[in-house]
Amino acid sequence: MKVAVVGVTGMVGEVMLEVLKERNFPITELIPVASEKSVGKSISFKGKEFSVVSLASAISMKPDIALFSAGGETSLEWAPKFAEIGTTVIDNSSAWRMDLSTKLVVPEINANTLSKADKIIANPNCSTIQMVMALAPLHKKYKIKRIVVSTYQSISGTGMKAIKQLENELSGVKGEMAYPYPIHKNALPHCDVFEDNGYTKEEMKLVRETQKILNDKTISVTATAVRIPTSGGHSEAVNVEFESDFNVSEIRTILNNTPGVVVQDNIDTNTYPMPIYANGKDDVFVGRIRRDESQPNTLNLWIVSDNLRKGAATNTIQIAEYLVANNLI
Ligand code: 2RA
Repeated sequence: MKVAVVGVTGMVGEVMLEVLKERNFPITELIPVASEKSVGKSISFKGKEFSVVSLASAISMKPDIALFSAGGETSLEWAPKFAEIGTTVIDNSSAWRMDLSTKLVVPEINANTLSKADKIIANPNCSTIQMVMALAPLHKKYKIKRIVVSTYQSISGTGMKAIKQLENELSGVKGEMAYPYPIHKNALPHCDVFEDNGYTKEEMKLVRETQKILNDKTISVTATAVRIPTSGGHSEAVNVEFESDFNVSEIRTILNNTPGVVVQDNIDTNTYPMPIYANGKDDVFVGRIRRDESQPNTLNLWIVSDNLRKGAATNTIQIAEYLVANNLI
């Protein structure tokens, strides 16, 4: 497979190279792609050096697959151009996620909806992926009525500028700010920009993408997305109301038997998921599983996952693996 990684010098792009190598994805040729300012830079992959090329050059090299993590504007302009020459694009930006003809895929949930005709496939937002990974099997069994989610998102979701701001704050250096306020010793209820309804784009992604991936517009979702100074891994406190009652031990069994989900849940031994331990792993970790005693048919969960791996790079490459395994490329 001739594989282009578009946005190869970014945080997700770098993790994509790591995951492609770890999972031994069948690459015959790697095409590292970045903006003009990075063209010619050397990147290493599997012990070999590669020179970063421009988007136009990458198109002329006719990749079989293009893994994008280069922002919405680049995806809107260039994904169709790659698709036109027969390349299958898997895009990490939000540009195509809500497009009616574009599939929004978490392989463990809805990869079976993919076909050869899908030339632009959207990778969901990191905070959506980890939530639906845990909720999809429960929805199947108990039918979700409403989700209330509060996220505690790592600064790594914003990118290098945010990580630099935290480093500067810790070392007392004045520098460029990724946020309007300090992030050290702080929590910012402000991930992405505000929409007219008072929610941020990040919060509305959780609403809209969850309904699309679970293919059920009757599910009510409300979200509060908060940025916290952790270096890796998003955490989420999820309160989910079902149409029918449930049994907590059955919930644990269902989650334990869900590929890609790991239950870490024992209050006697202080066992619960934490981002510092989820960092660098591909699983979605679930704990603090308990009935919400304030209303019927409602459950509380704590969900943690590495936002750069299962939340972005690994999910993207799992989609590519599914396409290859099912001869859809
Ligand atoms: C964030 N999910 O965490 C968004 C984009 N990566 O900022």
